[in-house]
Amino acid sequence: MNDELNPQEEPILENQNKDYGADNIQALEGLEAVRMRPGMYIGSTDTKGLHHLVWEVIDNSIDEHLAGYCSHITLTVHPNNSISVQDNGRGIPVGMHQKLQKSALEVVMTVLHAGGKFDKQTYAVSGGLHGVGVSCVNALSIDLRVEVEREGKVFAQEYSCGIPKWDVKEIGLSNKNGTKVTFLPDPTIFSELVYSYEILSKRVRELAYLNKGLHLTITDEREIDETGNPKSEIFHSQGGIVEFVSYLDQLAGRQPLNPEPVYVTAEQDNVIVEVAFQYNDSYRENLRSYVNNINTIEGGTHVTGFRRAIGLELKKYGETSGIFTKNKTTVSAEDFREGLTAVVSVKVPNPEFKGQTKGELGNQEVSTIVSNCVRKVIEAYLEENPNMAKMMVEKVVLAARARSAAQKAREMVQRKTVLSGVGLPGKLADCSSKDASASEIFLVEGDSAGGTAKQGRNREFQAILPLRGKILNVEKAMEHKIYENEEIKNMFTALGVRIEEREGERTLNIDNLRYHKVVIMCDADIDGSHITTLILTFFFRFMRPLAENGYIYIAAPPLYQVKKGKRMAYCWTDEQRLAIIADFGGESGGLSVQRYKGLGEMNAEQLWETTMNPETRTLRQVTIQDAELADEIFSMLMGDEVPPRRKFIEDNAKYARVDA
Ligand code: 0RA
Repeated sequence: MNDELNPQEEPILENQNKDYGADNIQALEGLEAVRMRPGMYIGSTDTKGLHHLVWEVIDNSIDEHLAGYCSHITLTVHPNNSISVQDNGRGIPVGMHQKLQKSALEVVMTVLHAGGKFDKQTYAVSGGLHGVGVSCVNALSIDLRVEVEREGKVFAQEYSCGIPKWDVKEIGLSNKNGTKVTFLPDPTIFSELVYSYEILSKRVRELAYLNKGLHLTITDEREIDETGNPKSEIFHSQGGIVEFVSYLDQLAGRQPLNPEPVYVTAEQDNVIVEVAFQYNDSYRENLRSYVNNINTIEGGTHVTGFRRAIGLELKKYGETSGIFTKNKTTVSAEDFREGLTAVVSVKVPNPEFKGQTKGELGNQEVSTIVSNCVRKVIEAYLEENPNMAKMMVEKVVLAARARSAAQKAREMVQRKTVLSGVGLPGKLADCSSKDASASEIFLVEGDSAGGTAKQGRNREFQAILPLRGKILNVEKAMEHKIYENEEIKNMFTALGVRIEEREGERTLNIDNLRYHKVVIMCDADIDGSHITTLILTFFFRFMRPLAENGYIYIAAPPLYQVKKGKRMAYCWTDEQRLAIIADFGGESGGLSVQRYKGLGEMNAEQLWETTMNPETRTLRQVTIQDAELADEIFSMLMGDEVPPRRKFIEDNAKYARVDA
């Protein structure tokens, strides 16, 4: 596959250095294509593409582990945002490549798709966006250095934009084996150059769970602690995905109902199936799925097979045990998913990826294989653990009841929405424009700030919806409670969006969205941040398409007003305040500094000019960089478990800013 990425024709290049052979030209041609259209190879050139470079390099080391030759991998972020990935695998071969008459190392590093092992027959990552090869990373790096320990020696080569600076050379002796790649992404290619520790460590942790026994270390040299050491974490799991499932629940503070996860491992027709799952006291499904270690965010046939297996077996048990009849329950497929945390990991020799982001497994045969393997294990588990069986089936009964309650509650809310215009919430001060693309709605903390905002706004295109205090924490509430909540009902009706249900799948219909800017405006204090987080959690869980389309914003009210004589300025940070004070001639009798604790301390005019006027305000747009990471963080922030939340706040307090 991917042949179209590898130009086969003899390239026609004029004015080339005569010393270059045809193969050299072809190699350069390939890498030039990567630089011309990087998106085709790594998806994008934003922060996602930037991180993709790391996945690409780590995948090669993981393949060495899967082949049985590598036990340790270290990932280092250097102070200049260059990255090193080092492994103790066999080391990239350095011998002469017969056909191309140069070091195999140079071939792997400079020829598209040569990176794959020549001896690779197993479950190499060969689909989706992974697996385009380390040469792509080389092409997109302004500087790259590779070091190989092999055959008692150390070899090295350096490149710039994929072009070797010098031939592979011996630089020393070593009795070890391994490969180290250090690269600096090309700033002319990437729009974002700063690596996110959160994103990197999430993937490294995940890889540790998916590859039990493998030791992975991540070190961030940009962060030095009090003892002078860089931030560093070691990930290693003996229990693999069983531990992964426990970790996911623990992180979010969900209480497991099974004493330990149910675990399935099997192989059929060259497909390796590994599944772990348990039920917990929450109301949502939390499922991670992987194919050859690649996260399939859109699921696919392996996930379908797993869901079918759990549904069929629990249904069978619920029917034969009489539990369903006793409770007069009619179950639907989604009732088996409530409160379920699962990891589904398969290894497939020739995976086909489809879907919008190529994040969905397409191989039909995998569905039956997974379903068969999982059914056998669940059937035996239910037989051997009657208490667990009863608990799980009763959980399904409760889910079925909650579903019909939620459906009724949802219909109640939505009945009003249909009559658009009529039935808008009484608290909404709507704008006069009916053009959604030009209209804004401010969700304002509290009635008093809401009142000020109503006076201060431009009523032509700005609507105000005051929200009462802390809105419901949707992370912990049952679904019907959510639709019965006054503030949430108001948001649905004011925004004009509806939840539609088709074949058990719910989607948000935003065709009649009434505003293309939904601005959360809360006090600039701890309570205000909490309320912002609660509202974002609600949007993330129930109105995600709004965030995906870039319609959600956070307002940034100022923290200070500094006055001296006729001069006045607003400040959003302490640094700004100090700079303004200095600019105004320093601290002296005529200077006044007002600290705004809440929106309510500003009058309508001040609120307009600092926070609402499109000419002068700062809005932060909410994007979903990594929905799964966001999911994890929301569960953790809104869950019951305090230590991970404290750690997150301590680690991230420094990133909090209002001037983004
Ligand atoms: C080609 C062949 C062999 C190993 C590798 C490539 C290899 C590539 C990378 C990239 C990062 N770490 C790596 N480690 C190994 C097999 C070599 C042999 O047969 O000895």
